[in-house]
Amino acid sequence: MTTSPRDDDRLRAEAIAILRENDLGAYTIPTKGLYPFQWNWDSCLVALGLARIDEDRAFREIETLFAHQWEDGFVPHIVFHADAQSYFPGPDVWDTRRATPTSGITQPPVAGFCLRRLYETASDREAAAARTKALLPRIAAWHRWFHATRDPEATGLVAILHPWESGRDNSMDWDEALARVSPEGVGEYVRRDTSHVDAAQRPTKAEYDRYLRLVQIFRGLGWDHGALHEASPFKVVDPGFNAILIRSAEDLAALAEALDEPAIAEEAARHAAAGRAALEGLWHEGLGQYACFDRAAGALVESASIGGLLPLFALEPGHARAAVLAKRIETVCARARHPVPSHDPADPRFDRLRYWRGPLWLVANRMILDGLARHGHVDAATAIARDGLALVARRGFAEYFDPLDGRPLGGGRFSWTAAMVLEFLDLIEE
Ligand code: 9WN
Repeated sequence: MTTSPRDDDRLRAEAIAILRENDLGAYTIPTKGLYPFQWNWDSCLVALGLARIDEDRAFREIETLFAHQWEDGFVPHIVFHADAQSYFPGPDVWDTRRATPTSGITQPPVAGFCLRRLYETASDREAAAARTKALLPRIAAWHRWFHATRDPEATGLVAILHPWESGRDNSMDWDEALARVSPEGVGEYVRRDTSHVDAAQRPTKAEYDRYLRLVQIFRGLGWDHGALHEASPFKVVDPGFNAILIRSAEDLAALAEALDEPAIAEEAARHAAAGRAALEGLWHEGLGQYACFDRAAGALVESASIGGLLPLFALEPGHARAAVLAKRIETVCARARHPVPSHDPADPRFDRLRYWRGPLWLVANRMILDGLARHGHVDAATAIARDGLALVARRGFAEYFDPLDGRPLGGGRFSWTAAMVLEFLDLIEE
């Protein structure tokens, strides 16, 4: 599918309008109603779109997020800047006791990757250098936090302790590990998400019970991050999450090198190298891609999700697995009409509507196409960007889409979809 120059102009104008609508001054909400607060990886990816409109505002988006970093280096997945009743679980459920309430779990660390892109494409070089330099120690502290608290045995790879941390909430990747979390004692609660979006497009009640149970366990430990890894019944090493951390470490190292911060550059390069070496252990020969490792069970997970394709974004150019993974992406995409389904359609559990169990997401596509381009598959990368643009031109700025027929799913007028449209319009010209 392609778009005409007129479509492109309309898309650009609409994307800008959506980002303005969801802009609350110093941060952007993902969409009205369904997600009324600041989300971690949404903000970093949204900053890529904001950079096309207002560079100062783009940096501020990331600065606001990091203004709520905890003293131990942790950066929360939600910052509850202002009251809103339209989302559950709100600040009282998390009970993290921060001056501005936050959640107590984190999200995929895309900040390093996004900041490098902001820095390298900025037209005001001086301002970009100063603001980037100020963020470097904060991102370095977050990465250090990951290695200290989520990789206590120094394997090189970090675990997520909650499906929400992955950003791919209800992926098949977590089914078995989550089934081992007993929902007992979770109590009554009222979900708000299913009042905004058709329940068939959202996680199930059985999943929500366990999501909340994990929050209760961690809250019971006073959000002492040093204690959570040991105590959590759910610990999964996600190749997608680790690929994002590795790529952000590589980008952090490059920025630190350019901005004369040798200690940060050295540490980040060390993290990236350790992660890359360990990633090899997540290769699943049977699936022909990377797979999650269930650290609590001590086994690889039989699940062909997009998380196992994301390492292309982090592998060094020339890596032997890169060509195999690019081929695997082609195979998975050939099973759908629109790239890239969040789960392999050949898996009987594939669900074209249900959130991260099949639908396509433009933010994941952003990383996949970056990986393809990085390894020389520029045409395949451009095709993914073009399809995303055509999809939005025809079906609107949805949160996610049915990969079989392009149906718009989840929330509407979505910030990161708008940001990715601005990114894709630029990338096809670069
Ligand atoms: C929980 C905001 C977030 C994204 C996630 C996406 C969804 C939240 C939810 O929305 O998760 O964090 O309540 O469903 O899965 O990737 O950051 O857009």
